[in-house]
Amino acid sequence: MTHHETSYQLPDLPYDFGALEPVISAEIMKLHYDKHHRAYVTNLNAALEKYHDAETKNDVAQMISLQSAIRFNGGGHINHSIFWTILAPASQGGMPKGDLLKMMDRDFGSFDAFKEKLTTLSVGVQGSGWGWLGYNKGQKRLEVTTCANQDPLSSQGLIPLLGIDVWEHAYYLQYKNVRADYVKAIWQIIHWKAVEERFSKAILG
Ligand code: MN3
Repeated sequence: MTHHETSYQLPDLPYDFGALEPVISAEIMKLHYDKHHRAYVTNLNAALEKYHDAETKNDVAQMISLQSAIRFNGGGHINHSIFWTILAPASQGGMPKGDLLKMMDRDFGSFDAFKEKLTTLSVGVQGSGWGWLGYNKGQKRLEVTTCANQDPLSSQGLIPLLGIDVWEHAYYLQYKNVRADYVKAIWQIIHWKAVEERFSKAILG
């Protein structure tokens, strides 16, 4: 199989599989990163390979039939690549500071109100999906929302700052069916410095 220069790669995980314990077990992290994320990357590259072939053959029907695989696996790759970086061991946690905190206060009332809102939305996702904090560049404001399946937040016109994966594969081995306990616990391991850096880039870029 030939590889285009644009082939996507599984990014390095910035910590050990056990680094997020006890909030997320090493077993979940290993499966989530090494099986699930890897599969999105493999399937994205395979779909793009077929897409390029279809393009050279001017086979637009085949190109259209590949779009859902590209959306799903491409979204999965984008979302998980963000997810690993906005998590960190609890010792690096805390809460946001500076301009991000100020904008949270303005747009949600307080940091706690923001947390509660994103928790409620994430727990309430029907089926598989993500809860997100995003930046609305046109209106220069923060928004919280959800995406179904692996749809990337950019499909709602927002710049992703912080995503919570609420697919069962993200928590079931540890939290069973109680998604709410997983979402409440994940706040202990949010890497606010990384979220602040994403916010700084979003408001400037
Ligand atoms: Mn996942």
